[in-house]
Amino acid sequence: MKLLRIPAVLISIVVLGCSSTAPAAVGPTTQPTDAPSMPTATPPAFVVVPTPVPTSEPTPVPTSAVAQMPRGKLDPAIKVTVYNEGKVWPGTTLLNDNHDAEWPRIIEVNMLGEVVWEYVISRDLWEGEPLRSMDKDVELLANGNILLGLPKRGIFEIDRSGEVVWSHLDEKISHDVDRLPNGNTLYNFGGTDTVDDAQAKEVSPDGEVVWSWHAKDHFDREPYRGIDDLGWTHNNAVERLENGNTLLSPRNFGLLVEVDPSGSVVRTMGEGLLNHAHDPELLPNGNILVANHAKPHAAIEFNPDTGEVVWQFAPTYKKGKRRFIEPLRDADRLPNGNVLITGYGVIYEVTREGEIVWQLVLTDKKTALNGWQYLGFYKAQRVSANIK
Ligand SMILES: [Ca+2]
Ligand SMILES: [Ca+2]
Ligand SMILES: [Ca+2]
Repeated sequence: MKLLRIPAVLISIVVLGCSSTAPAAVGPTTQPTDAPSMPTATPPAFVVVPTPVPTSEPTPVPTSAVAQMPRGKLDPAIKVTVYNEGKVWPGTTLLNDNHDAEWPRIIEVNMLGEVVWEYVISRDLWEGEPLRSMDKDVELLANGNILLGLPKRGIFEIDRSGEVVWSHLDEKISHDVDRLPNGNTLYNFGGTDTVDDAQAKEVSPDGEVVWSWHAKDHFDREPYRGIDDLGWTHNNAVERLENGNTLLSPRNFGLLVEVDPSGSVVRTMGEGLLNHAHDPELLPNGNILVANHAKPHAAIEFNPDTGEVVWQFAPTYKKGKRRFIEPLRDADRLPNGNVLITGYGVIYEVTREGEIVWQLVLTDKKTALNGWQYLGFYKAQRVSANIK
């Protein structure tokens, strides 16, 4: 997901990220997920591969953001356990919190972990009981509303009071919805897709499907034919690129695919590297940032032409805690080069050097782990502080 609010005035110049002098490897140490207090300096605990060429000029960090932070209420179900004020990209974080599967919610938290906005997803949107599935999507729109994708149900735009101001019902939806600059909405289907389904559709504000893409037109052949792992492709992301093409993530195929507006495959990427990839984004330098379910799970930046991994962050965990970290399902590059990474019960902000500078954890492990094991966090979006 992209950042929507850009700081009006950047107050100080603190250059972070994109270092060409990053260490080749750091650690190993254990990385606590429930440290007792914050801010906490957490030792690096991951493998870092340096980026050989700086990608782009990092955007300076507005350090006055903290004083202007919106305030909310602490919530016993979540806690910020790491907060390095001088190194984060400040703002709020918008996420779907599924830990209570009966009452899944969308929350926006500040850097202290205070909930500044909460929306418990109305059961009316499901016409009854909520679907016990984590693959909801949420994004903040330019008009301040929230776009919500509910699997097997549809897309809902709600205002901050929770009123539905627009919707598009479609049972064939999962994982990802994106509002496009032209006002249309691009959405994904792959939760339980069959060979006859469209894996991506674009719908206009008046509900007309104006574009769709069928994997069967290109991949109904060996070695893809007959795959069945929670669907044929289990496509889990759609992204409209600046060149008008669309990036898709057919998870079960172990690759990413870019298609042009006619639907033709322009290129495939990540073969041999990707394992259940989630939420890819194309970076300005042409590389791809994606959450990858290798062993261990990692957020990786790779060169799509060569397959070379140029950066990665693979969180470590104490014995028996893996289930609380993995799977990683989202990795967003922030303007200062940091990366926001969403795991099952923890969200990290890490620097280019691999230092964890912000960490949000689920404290309510009992509720989370009593449910289906994959009902934790799913994706998160950092909303930049609007510095005056
Ligand atoms: Ca989305
Ligand atoms: Ca997307
Ligand atoms: Ca993302």
